[in-house]
Amino acid sequence: MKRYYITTPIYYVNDAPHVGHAYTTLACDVLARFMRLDGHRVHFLTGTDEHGQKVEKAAAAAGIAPKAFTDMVSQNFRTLAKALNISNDDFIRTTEPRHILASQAIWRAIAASKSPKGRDNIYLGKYAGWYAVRDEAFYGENELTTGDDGRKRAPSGAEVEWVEEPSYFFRLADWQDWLLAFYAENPRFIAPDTRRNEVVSFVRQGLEDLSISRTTFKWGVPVPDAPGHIMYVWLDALTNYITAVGYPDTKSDLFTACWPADLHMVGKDILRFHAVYWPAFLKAAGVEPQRRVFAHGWWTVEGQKMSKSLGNAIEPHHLIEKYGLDPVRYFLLREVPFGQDGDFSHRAMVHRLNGDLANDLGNLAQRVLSFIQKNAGGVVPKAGVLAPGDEKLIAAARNVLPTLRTELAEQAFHKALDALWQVVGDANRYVDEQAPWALRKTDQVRMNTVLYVLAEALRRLALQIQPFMPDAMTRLLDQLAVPADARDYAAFDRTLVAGTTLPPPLGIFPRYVEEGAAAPTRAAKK
Ligand code: ME8
Repeated sequence: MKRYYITTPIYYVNDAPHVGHAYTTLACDVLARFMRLDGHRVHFLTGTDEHGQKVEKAAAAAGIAPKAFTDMVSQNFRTLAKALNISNDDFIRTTEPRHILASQAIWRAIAASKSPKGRDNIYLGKYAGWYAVRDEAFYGENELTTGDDGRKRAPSGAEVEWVEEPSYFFRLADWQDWLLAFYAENPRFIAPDTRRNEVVSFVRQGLEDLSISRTTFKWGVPVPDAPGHIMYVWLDALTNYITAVGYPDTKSDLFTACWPADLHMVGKDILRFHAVYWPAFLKAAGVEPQRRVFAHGWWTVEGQKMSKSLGNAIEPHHLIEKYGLDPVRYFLLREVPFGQDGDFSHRAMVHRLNGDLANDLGNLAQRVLSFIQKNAGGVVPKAGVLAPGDEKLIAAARNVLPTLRTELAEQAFHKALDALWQVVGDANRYVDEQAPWALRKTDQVRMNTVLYVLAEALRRLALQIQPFMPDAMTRLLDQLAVPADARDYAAFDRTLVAGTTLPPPLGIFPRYVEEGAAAPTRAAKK
């Protein structure tokens, strides 16, 4: 069986989870669920990044020791994963013993290796330069800007401070040619293409050696055999992806089955770490680099940057409570072409919920299932001879699966959903054209055929929409009496059996009614 290993970034625990974190994890969840349904053995990893100066400062501000602090706040990310119905197979915390072990092992492996120019990959020096705690990143003078307040800032807007300390360095400069050749040989390694071009031009400009140990604070993984040094939090954090599959035991079944990871999903803010440093670290340690990194875009809220200080960070729990989990899952992946930046607005959310979900899919299912219940004895109707129009709708619902495979291999969630909703549209037009309510009086055999075709189209749609909206589609498949063992794509062609009793239909997507409104708003009617 083919393996599929997918990872989210591990999130810093200093911050409460918001919709940005939910977005990345959700995108991975959809891929993990799709791949499972499509016959892969999936390993889906998420977790928390708990070391470094930023977390140490947050713990100090809370007046709690770092370990106790991270134990407490890491839980918020587990709770979020549960609330979002995330199907992760593992949740890693960088403070776990398995991870300390793996981080020290990768350090040793890199330290024992030579750069492509034949020099030691790690050497002791002194770092004197700029550091942004918020990004946990070192910046060159040429990358900084000066704000209105006269203070220097990183390109991300984070404040920087001058740091001078003894430090071990990774000989990143020697890896430039190797990286450029690697990108050229692996054109799918960085996506989307615009991001790939940015990384390639960044590397072409030349790389500087990277400081990979810190000595001015304590909260991190100790560098092996170097008292006083802790590992740079990004080397520690990136290593989580191999810790979770058993590194340093590279001969284990899990490691050999899973590594190299198929996809590291990240936001565009942390692409450089994943597409430049990580493959170089891995190659130096004698481990093959991951297969792909996808850097998605950034969410703003009602046109504004989401931030703690603006107090507008959207709490996923709040969204779920307000709109329902599956509509939120759908909205985030449908509204914005994946890879581009997006804006969260209440108006857009309600538009999608009442339009695509309540009207287009929800009504379709409700109309068909209640009609069957009332007029076809509450069982899967028996089809007569299929007309070309019937065959066409069934074929449309069947043939969208290869499109999903292609689009999801490119992480084009919006295109996958668009292809599915084209079929939802076809099915709605088919109901209107065939008018089963009129056939009831004139031709019951034909009416049953039409209802069968619609139920079969709904079955195929529900199977394929499952990764995006697992709860709602479970309810729909229940209402179609699809057996539990016939809900993956191996059973895609196991058509509905005429005569099977169907449970009473229940609406799957309640319409969103504005608070205080007596009736659905105009937007809701579409
Ligand atoms: O960077 N829009 O953790 P982090 C979209 N610990 N995505 C967003 C977002 C927004 N407004 N805000 C956050 C770290 N994200 C490191 C990662 S991995 C080895 C270590 C998402 O808590 C997006 O995926 O700052 C981004 O890359 C990630 O959260 C940053 O999470």
